[in-house]
Amino acid sequence: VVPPTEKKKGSKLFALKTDFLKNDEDSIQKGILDHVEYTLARTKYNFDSFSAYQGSAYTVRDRLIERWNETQQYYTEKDPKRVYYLSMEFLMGRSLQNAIYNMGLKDEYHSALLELGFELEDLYEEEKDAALGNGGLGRLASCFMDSLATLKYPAWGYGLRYNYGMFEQGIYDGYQTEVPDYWLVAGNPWEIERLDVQYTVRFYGHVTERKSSEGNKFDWEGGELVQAIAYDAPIPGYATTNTNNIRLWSSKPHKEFDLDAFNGGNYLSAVEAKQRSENITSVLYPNDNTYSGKELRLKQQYFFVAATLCDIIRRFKKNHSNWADFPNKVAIQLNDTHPTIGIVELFRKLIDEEHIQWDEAWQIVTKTYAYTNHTILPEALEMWPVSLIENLLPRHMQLIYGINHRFLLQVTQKWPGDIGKMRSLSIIQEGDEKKVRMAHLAIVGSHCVNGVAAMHSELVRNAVFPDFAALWPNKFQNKTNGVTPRRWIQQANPGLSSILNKWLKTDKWVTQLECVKDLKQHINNPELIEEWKSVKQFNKERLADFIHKTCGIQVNTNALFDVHIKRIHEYKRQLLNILGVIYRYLSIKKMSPKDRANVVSRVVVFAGKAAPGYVMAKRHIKLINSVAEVINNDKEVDQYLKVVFIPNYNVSIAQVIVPASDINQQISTAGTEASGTSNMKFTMNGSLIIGTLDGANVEIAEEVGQENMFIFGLRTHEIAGAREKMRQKEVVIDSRLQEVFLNIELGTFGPPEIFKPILDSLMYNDFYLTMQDFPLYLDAQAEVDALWKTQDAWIRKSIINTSSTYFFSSDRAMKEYAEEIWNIEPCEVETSDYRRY
Ligand code: F58
Repeated sequence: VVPPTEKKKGSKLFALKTDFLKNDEDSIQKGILDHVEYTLARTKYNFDSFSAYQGSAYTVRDRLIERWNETQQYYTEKDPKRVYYLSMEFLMGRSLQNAIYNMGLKDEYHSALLELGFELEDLYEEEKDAALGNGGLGRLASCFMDSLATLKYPAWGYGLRYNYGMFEQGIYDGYQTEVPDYWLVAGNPWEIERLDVQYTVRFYGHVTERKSSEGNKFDWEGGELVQAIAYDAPIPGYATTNTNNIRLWSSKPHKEFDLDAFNGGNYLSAVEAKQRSENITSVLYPNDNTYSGKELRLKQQYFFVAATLCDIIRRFKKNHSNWADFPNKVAIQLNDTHPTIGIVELFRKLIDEEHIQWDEAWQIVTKTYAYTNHTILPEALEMWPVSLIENLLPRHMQLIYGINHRFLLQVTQKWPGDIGKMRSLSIIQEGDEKKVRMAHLAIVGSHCVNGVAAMHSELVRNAVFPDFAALWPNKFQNKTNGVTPRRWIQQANPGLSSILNKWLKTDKWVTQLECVKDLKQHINNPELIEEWKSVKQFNKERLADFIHKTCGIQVNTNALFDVHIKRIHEYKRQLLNILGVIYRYLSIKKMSPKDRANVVSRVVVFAGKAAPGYVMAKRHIKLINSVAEVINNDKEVDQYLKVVFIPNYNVSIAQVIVPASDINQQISTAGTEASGTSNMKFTMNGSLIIGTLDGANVEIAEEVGQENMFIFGLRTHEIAGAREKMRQKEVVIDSRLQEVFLNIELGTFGPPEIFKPILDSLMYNDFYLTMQDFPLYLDAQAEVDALWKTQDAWIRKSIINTSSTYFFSSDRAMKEYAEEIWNIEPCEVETSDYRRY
C-alpha cells in the first residue's frame, strides 16, 4: 500500500502516518488503560472485569481498524472483482477471542492482562453474543465471512443492524419464555458507526409515466423516505493483514420534515411518524424455516437491498463508467430469497436512473446475481402478495410483471402451448390472491442457483424446481456447506488444537484442514488415545460446570454425553429423541440390580429455541423439560441417566457444548434438513453422529465411513411410501413406543392433557414419521451403548471423525464459490508482517 503522504517522505507527518500500533505487552497495556480512562471515562486505577473486557476490545478494535483501512485502500488501488454476500442474518457470536486469535496476539494479550490482574479467558465471558440470526443460515454467513477474509478474497458482507437480536430464551415451569434481546445496551465495541455513509430509501408513493425521445420514462415519486446509516464490523482473516467488512444498515428518520404537519400544529404526530422509520431495523424475525408474510419484513428486505445497492454502485462508479463492466467487477450472492427484491432494485436503477435498455440491463443483472437455496420445506418458501408489493414498491411490481412476461415467452419457446408449464414456472402464482414467488424471481434473475449439500441440491433440481432445471440445466450447482475450523476447533477446543499441533507437527491445519488426514497414521498409538481421552474429559468437565451453573444439575462426567442442539422444529425430531429417552428410563426402572450394572450411563443434553409462534415446538420443549424433571429427581436412575435442557442456546454456548459431546443427534426426517452445519462442527471435534441419511450427513458418511457413525432410519426415497402407509393406517406401532405413550397418557411426566396434542399429531398423520423411525432409532442407540463399552475402539472412531473433516471446512466451500460461481481471485494485502511487532 502506498501511503498517501509518500511525497512528504522523511517528514514527521509521514512517520506518524505510517506508524502502526505496537503489539508488545507494554503497548497493549497502555492501550487498555487509555481506553478505560478516555473511552470509558473510568479511573484506570480500579476497574472491573467488564471494563477490562471493554478496554481490551477497544484496543483490538484499534488494530482491526488499521488493518481494515490498509485492506480497503489496497482493494481500491488494485480494483479486483469483489463479491458481496447479502444476508438478512449474521449470527456472529462473540468477537474478542476470534479477533485476538486471528491476529495472532493471544500470548501478548494473555500476559498483558495478567499483569493488570485479569485472565484473558475470563474476559471472553464478559462479552455478549451478537445474535443477529436465527440458526444455521445466519451462522453459515458468519463462517463464510471468516473464510473469505482468511483466504484473502475481496469480499463484503451486507446485512441489517437489528436493535433486538434473537430473543433470550428462559425456561419456567418447563415452558419457553421469550425476553427481547436489546444487545446494544452496554455499547458495541465491534462496530464503527459511519455517519458519513447514508442513503435515502423510498417506500410507497406512485409511478408516473412521461414521454421521452428514447421511449417512455417512469418516475417513482412521493411516499415515505427513510435514512439508512452504515455500521461496519471488521472481519479479520487468520494470519493475514486482510480484513474484510460486514456493513449493517440501521434505519433512521429522513431529514426532510413535514412542514405542513408542523405548521398545522401537529408537531407531536409529525415526530411520531418520524419515529416509525426507526422500526424497520428494530427486530430480527425469530422464525427459522417458516415464512412470515408481514409487511414490516418486506420493508426490511427492501430497505436492506436498496441501501446496499446504492453503496455497491457508488463504489463501482469510483473507478468505472461503463456499465457493461459491472458484472466483471461485482458478484452478488443472495443468502436465500430474503434479499431477492434486490434483483428488481438493480434492474430498476439501470433502467430508470441509468437509462440502459431493457435487454442490456437484464443481462447485467443476471450476470451479477447468484442465489443460494437453504430449504425445501414448502412453508419456508417466500411468496409475497402482489397487492402488498404493489402498495409498498409500485415501480418494482411493474418491473416484475415485465420480467415475468419476457420470461414466459422463453418458456413458450421451449414448450409451445404448454399452459401447465407456464403456470408452474411463472413468477406470479395465480389464485384468489396473486402472489410473487420469490424463489422463481431469484432463479430467473440469477446466473447460478445452488443448494447447500449434495443431496439437497439434487432435491432442488429434481423435486422442487424440476421445470427450471429442464429449462436451464447449467444454472444449478451444489455447494456443500462448511464451517470455520478457527472458531470451531482452534478457539472452542484448545485441548484438541494442542493434540493436532503436536501430532501433525504443525499448526497449518488451522488454514489447511486437509492436514488433519495425517492423524490417521497414529490411530493405534496408545499415547494419542490417552491424550484424546483426557482432552474429551476436560471438555466434559467444562460443560458439566456450565450445566451446574446454569441449570443447577450435577452430571456424571464419566457418562456418555449425548447431545441434541439446534432450533426446535418438528422436522428435526427432538420428539424422537425424548421418546427414546423415556423408553430408556422405563427400561432402567424395570431392570434388576444385576442388569443395571451393564447400563451405559448417559447425560442427554438438549438446547434450542422454538419460534415464539410455533405452538407445537414449544410443547416439545415442555415435554423434554417435564421428562427431565421426573428423571433427574428419580434416585433409582440417578447414576444412569440425566436429562438437561440448557436454556438460551447461542453461538458461545455451542462452543462449550460441541467439544464435550460423545455423540450428537442429526435425526431429521430424510429429505428435510437441507444440510445441517452443527453435524460438521461435531465431527471436527470427534463426536460421533447418530443420524439419518439426510443433508450433509450423507457426505459426512462418505468421508468418515458409515462404520464410524450410527446411521439409521428411512431413506429419502422411502418417505413418500411411508407417508402413504400412515395414511392407509397400515403402520403397526412398535410395542416399546406404545409403552412410552401409555406412560405419557397415565401422567408419569405430568398432566397428560398438556401432551395430548403431541400424541394426537403422531396418531393423526405423523408427517415427520417419528413412529416408523422409532424402532430403528432404538437399534442405533443400542449400537451406541455397545461401542461405548469398548472405550479404545470408541476413541479410534472419534479420531477418525476428526481426521476426516477436511471437506467440511468453510475454506473449501468459499474456494468453490469463488472459482465456480463468482469468478473472483484472492487479493493479498502486501505487508511485511500482519502481527506488526
Ligand atoms: C438452514 N436454514 C437449513 N433458515 O435448515 C440448514 O439445513 C442449513 O444447514 C442452513 O440453513 C445453512 O445452509 C435456515 O437456517 C432460516 O433460519 C431462515 C431464516 C429466515 C426465515 C426463514 C428461515
